Amino acid sequence: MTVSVGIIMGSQSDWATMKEAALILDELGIAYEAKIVSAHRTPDRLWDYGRTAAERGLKVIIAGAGGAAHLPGMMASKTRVPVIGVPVLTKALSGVDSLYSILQMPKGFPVATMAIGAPGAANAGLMAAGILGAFDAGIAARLDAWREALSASIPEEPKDE
Ligand code: RP5
Repeated sequence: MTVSVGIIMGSQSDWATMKEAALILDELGIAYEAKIVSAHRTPDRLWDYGRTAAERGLKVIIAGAGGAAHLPGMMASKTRVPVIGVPVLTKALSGVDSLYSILQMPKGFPVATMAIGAPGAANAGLMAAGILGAFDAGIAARLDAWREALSASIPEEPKDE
């Protein structure tokens, strides 16, 4: 299966969050790779990844980072492949630092920014599936089924817990 999604993150410590995106892609049968690529600690790795992303066949990049979260924006500056940004929850500022770092891109280099933390990572996987599904009927059908199953799992009435 061709790898069409790249999941990148600034640190090993981000994997617990970014794994949520990977789990969604697993459920939907979408091939991905997962790499540690840090804007600050491994800038040459970041540059090489962005320079070769399109020619390697990546269609979407999911990039997660926390704190001074420059990875998604720097990646968007280096490749035309759409970048979905995931702000990782931080202890000091509850991920608001990550969110603002990723969200406020200048005109010309967009990053599709998700919610802070694990829900944002899961939604990044679903967003990637939606993008790929526009060109792949199989992915579109599996995403539709996933969404229908989620809706069907929601009870109509609350109960005491
Ligand atoms: C960022 O710094 C990473 O994305 C991570 O969220 C944060 C902390 O990294 P570690 O100190 O845990 O490696 O670059």
